[in-house]
Amino acid sequence: MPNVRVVCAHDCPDMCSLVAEVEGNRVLRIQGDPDQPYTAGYACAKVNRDAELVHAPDRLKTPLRRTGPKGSGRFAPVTWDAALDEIETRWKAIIAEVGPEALLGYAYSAHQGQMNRHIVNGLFHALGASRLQAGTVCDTCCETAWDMTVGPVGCADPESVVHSDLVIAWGCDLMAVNIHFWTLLEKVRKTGVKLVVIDPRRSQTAARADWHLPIRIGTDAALACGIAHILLRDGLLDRAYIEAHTLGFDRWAAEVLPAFPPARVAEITGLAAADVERLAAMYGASKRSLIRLGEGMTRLARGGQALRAVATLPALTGAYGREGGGAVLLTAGSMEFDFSIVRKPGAPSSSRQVAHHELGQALLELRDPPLRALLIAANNPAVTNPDIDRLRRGLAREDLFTVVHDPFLTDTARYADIVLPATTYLETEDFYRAYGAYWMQYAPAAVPPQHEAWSNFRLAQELARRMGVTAPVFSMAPQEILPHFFKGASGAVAAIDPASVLAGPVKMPPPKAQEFRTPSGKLEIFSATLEAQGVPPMPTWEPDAKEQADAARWPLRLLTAPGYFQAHTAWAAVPFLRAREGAPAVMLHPEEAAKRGLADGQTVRLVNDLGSAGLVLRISDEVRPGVAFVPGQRPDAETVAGTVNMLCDTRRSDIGDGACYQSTFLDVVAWDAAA
Ligand SMILES: Nc1nc2c(c(=O)[nH]1)N[C@H]1C(S)=C(S)[C@@H](COP(=O)(O)OP(=O)(O)OC[C@H]3O[C@@H](n4cnc5c(=O)[nH]c(N)nc54)[C@H](O)[C@@H]3O)O[C@H]1N2
Ligand SMILES: Nc1nc2c(c(=O)[nH]1)N[C@H]1C(S)=C(S)[C@@H](COP(=O)(O)OP(=O)(O)OC[C@H]3O[C@@H](n4cnc5c(=O)[nH]c(N)nc54)[C@H](O)[C@@H]3O)O[C@H]1N2
Ligand code: SF4
Ligand SMILES: [Mo]
Repeated sequence: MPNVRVVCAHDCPDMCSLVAEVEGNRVLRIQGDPDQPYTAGYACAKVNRDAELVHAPDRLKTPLRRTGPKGSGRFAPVTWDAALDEIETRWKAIIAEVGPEALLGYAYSAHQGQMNRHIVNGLFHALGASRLQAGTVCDTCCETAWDMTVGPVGCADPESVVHSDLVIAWGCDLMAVNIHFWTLLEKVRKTGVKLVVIDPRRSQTAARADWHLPIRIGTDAALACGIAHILLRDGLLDRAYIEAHTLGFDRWAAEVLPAFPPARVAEITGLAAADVERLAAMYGASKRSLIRLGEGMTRLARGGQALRAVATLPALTGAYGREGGGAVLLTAGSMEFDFSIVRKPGAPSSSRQVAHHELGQALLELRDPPLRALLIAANNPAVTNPDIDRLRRGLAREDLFTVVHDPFLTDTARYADIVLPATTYLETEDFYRAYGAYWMQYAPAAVPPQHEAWSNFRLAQELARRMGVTAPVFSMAPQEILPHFFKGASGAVAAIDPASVLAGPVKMPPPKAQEFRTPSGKLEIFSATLEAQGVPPMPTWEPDAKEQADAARWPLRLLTAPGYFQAHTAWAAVPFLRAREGAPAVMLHPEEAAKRGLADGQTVRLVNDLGSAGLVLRISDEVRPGVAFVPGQRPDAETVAGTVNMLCDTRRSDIGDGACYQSTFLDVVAWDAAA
């Protein structure tokens, strides 16, 4: 049986190299590639089941055309030619009537190959359509906050953890989202290196840590400022490093840090003052401490401040300057490829932007011109976006022409006029570079497209041809595009021969010390850019007025986090993984359940001013009182009713316009008591 060397294209920082065991048109088995050291020969529990995902019986087999009301899921099969003819005719008519800005291309990250991920939005760029500000549901808050502090540059190499003397998983559940980092960390811990986890819940990572600090949601900036306060008070700072590599420390020390003595930090964070002291002492005593920053703590109203405050700490001890020290967040900024050929092909694009998480508003409220046509690919916003009721009202507009491209008939696809069957990554060819490691690789398809599925790449090229878009990328083969990524590259990747990535995994030489690419060339504790935007220019914690008002009305705060056996809805079609993840649930502390007379396993209603959803109750002291924890986002067919995101609004985070899922307040009541 031939083995095909491929790359995992799921949205995950590890970006494993894989070996697909294939027979004819079928994938029999997926395994981690033993020749890629970070993958180290194993895939995660989800991808071990990807043969079942590719060959799931409910894969879409043909294009579909709507026959019932939007949302009803009633469709009839049509040919690709008929579907594409209709799309071409409708788009051309809309462009002729009101111009290309009435079109929105809304493609996201479910395929992490650089071509398949970006070419669909590239087509809309070339058409001059309205532009998606992609990723505001995910990482734009943490990424922008990092850029404002460290600069648009990658972080420490996760594999450098072998040199660390202390590791802090700060708001990151490594067991769920970074399993290969976890494996390396386990080796390091055998040598006595300690793992501290700062997370509102006792995640699987927290349960295995040397020390878990169950911080109150949204208070990380206060804890980080408190640590800085103690480092300053106790003379634990690396003064020479601060002098050489940071901007604004003295002002921060004079104007902000005095407000964060341990007693106040304890009050804000819900941690003991003695624990804040102990953490600061540990951090101050370490030379090569590594913080694995999570994104979860940035998906709330003041998430940007949290990230800035925590990302400042490794500068205070000089850890940023030492191998094994610093912070791990996103590596991509240091892998300076030139992806413009797929991302920005051809004509200058429109400047009209739609934030990813504000699709509902855009569909209902945009004028001059209103959105008339929408293409959604590799994304299931009808479940994963916030403010789902409004979004679904937008998708239900009779005068909106919606195309959805996906391997499955998702909750989003149910609102489409035309549904197009997509391949999975194992049926595509592409170039990959990780966003959480320094590896890259080219991968062929393991098997041909299943049924009548088309890749994102093929779809974008065919639509471009039909729409008269002539940019070269739309008629090039993937292997012809590849050299362009390297030709315009800068930094360390510019020295890599594109031919080498065709042969197998290649690692870019990772940075040995943190580089700063801010306007000052230093870590900007003080950011003039933020000051000009009216954002506090130095990291600080302040209560948020809207959160306070909502907290006064609703007794619980929502905590959301990645599922262990599901990532958003990407593996919803695999029964084994659905069963392992369990029924879609909300978790309450025993005290909160008792207060409401609720029992484990009963169906409950999550409710607030915006909406409600039905889930199963799990009672556990994994979470603190005052918290309603909902792991993952699950499709309608799996929940009692709706999705948790019916309760989340579309406000924007302080930095980077990110979604604020965790600035949601609610109550949980017995299922039949409300309605
Ligand atoms: N409450 C709450 N909501 C959240 C979050 C949270 O923390 N809490 N997290 C947010 C985050 S970080 C993210 S990134 C988003 C993720 O949200 P989504 O991007 O909506 O993620 P998925 O549900 O995995 O949907 C991906 C879809 O792409 C399809 N797909 C897979 N491969 C391909 C392909 O090659 N081509 C095409 N065309 N389709 C493909 C899959 O079948 C699936 O339907 O959710 C956000 N939503
Ligand atoms: N298994 C699995 N893997 C995934 C995903 C998945 O859903 N499931 N999603 C993929 C995607 S799209 C992304 S973006 C990445 C990253 O996925 P992210 O959603 O960014 O995951 P984490 O970085 O682990 O952040 C979540 C952790 O932060 C904690 N947290 C929440 N609020 C706070 C807070 O206020 N303070 C602190 N200190 N902690 C907080 C949560 O309890 C949780 O343990 O993972 C990818 N990989
Ligand atoms: S750990 Fe991440 S990159 Fe590796 S196989 Fe699983 S989803 Fe893919
Ligand atoms: Mo994400």
